[in-house]
Amino acid sequence: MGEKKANCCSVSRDNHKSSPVDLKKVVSKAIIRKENMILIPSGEFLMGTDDQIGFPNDGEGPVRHVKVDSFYIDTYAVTNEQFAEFIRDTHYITDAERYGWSFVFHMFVPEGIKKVSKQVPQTPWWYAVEGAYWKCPEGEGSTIEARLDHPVIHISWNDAIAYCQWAGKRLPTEAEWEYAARGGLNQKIYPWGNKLTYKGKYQCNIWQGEFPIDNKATDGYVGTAPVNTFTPNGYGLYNVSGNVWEWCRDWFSPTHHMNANHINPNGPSSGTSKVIKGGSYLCHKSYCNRYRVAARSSNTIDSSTGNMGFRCAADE
Ligand SMILES: [Cu+2]
Repeated sequence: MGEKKANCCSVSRDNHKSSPVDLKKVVSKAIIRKENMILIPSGEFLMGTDDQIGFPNDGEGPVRHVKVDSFYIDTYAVTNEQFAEFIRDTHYITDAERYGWSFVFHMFVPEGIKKVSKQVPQTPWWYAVEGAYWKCPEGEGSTIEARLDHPVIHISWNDAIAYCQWAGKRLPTEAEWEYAARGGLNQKIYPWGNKLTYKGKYQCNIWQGEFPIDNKATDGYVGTAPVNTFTPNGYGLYNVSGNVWEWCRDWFSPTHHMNANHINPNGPSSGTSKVIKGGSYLCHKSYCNRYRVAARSSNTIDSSTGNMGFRCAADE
């Protein structure tokens, strides 16, 4: 794990043993449903940031003019309920199930399970919990019953694209994601403007208090929040900032965009990890100020954690 990974947000599997997902086995539904999707008009925007509060090593800058064709994007992150429908239909097995474990944040790991779970040395707030997957987010005995309208978590990039294929959709490119997340605003820090709170109220689900031990939950949530929490951005998208990281289609590179085409960019042709955007309920300014709309991180395609989910896009 390099320095880039030593943040609150992303933690990766180090033993890659799963074979690539066989997408031929995932049959697409006949009807592509565009309900709860928003048509984002084609246009040009300023992508990235040169702001010093950012993480230059993540490749947030330089700011560049990017053109994007119109596309649809989900209003909300994919929920547990939606993912359950996909599983009922396809009997798809997620990466977390194939490995038999997934990464869970320490505060959600029961003491008994902590004793028998591996901690991640550089980021000891992450435990590799046996039996943790989307349906049992904290391992054996946990359920999503009270969280059907929360974003599905413990979803790898492989899992996300399998869902997309079933739904007749696709993942957004990073440029599409950021264009949609900015909600029509120009170079603002957050999807709603430059101030984190509005009239003292939080606009997103992130960490308050001292990371990683004391989450004051001033925003109302310690873990995930329902996907329709808080005010949507100018395009009507909910929770693009905070709550869960969202997978994008592109391979990650901190430098590729510096010399790339800026019309419908879709990232490098290969790589070792995929872009994630938006930050999560674990992000905190002191530690990992990645809930800004220009922020970016990445993870390997078979990694899954309790703070990574996704939303789908589709061609117009
Ligand atoms: Cu973070």
